[in-house]
Amino acid sequence: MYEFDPRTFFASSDADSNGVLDRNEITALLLRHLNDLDRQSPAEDAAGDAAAKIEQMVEHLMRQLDQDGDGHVTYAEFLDFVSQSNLLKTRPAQEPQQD
Ligand SMILES: [Ca+2]
Ligand SMILES: [Ca+2]
Repeated sequence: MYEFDPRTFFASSDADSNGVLDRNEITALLLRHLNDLDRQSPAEDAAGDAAAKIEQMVEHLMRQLDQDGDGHVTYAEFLDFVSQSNLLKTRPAQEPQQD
């Protein structure tokens, strides 16, 4: 099953490999994510409507991710966000907890 690895995720989202995620890369990341969701629940919204919604989501994400507001999300900022938002725990927790 899919296991969330922040380092791999960050690297694969960093399209130009400059070590930080900019707004475009966040947008691309979000779009990929939304495409995955689309497959499960086909949304037939007007394209313009969806674009505006995505713009809002990127804005929201950037505000949470980019802690120092320089327009770039460093790996440290990303990792901070990930650990706060419990993304690391979203995989099915079925590891044996007792011996
Ligand atoms: Ca980049
Ligand atoms: Ca930053």
